[in-house]
Amino acid sequence: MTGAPCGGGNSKIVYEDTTPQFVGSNPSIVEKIAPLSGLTNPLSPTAISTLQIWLTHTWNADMTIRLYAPDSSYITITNQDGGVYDNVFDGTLFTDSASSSVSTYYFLNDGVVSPLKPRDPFTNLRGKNPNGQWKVWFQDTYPPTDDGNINRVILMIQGKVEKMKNGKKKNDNYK
Ligand SMILES: [Ca+2]
Ligand SMILES: [Ca+2]
Repeated sequence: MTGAPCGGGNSKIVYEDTTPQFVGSNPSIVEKIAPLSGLTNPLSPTAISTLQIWLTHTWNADMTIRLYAPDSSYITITNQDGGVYDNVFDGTLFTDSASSSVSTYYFLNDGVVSPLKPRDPFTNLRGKNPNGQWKVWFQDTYPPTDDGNINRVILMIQGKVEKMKNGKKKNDNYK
C-alpha cells in the first residue's frame, strides 16, 4: 500500500532570543519577534507549545504578557499576576501540563515559580497556520516605578508524531 505523501515540514521548532531588553517606564512595551517556517500546516490537534521566559522585575503584577500567532490572534500568558514579588517569572516555563495556573497560584515570596499554566491554554493555537511571524508581547502596565528586564525567551512548538493508516509515522523528520 502506498499512501499519499503526508506530513512534511518540521514537527518541532525551538526559537530562542537572548537579547536583553529593558521594560518599564520607557519603553513600556517590548515585542520579541519569532519568524517561524517549515512547520506542518495547520498546527496539529495534538501539538504542544510552551513558552519559557527569563524576566527580572520587582513588581510582576505590573506585567501583561501575550503570545501572538502569525494570524494576529493571541493567548494571554500572564496578566497582573505575581503580586509585588521580585523575579517570579525569571525562568518560568509556561506549559499546559503544569499543575498550577499563573492566575490562581498564591505568590508569597521573591524568586522564580515554575512551571505554571498560562492564563489561556496553548491548545488554543492548534489548527492555526504556525508558519509566519510569532510575537511574544510584554507590557509594563504601570510604568512609573518598578521596572524589569527581559533576558531570554524560548518559544517551542511541537507537533506530535501521528500514525498513518499504513502504520508509518506521519512526521518522518520528527526531531
Ligand atoms: Ca517587589
Ligand atoms: Ca512598572
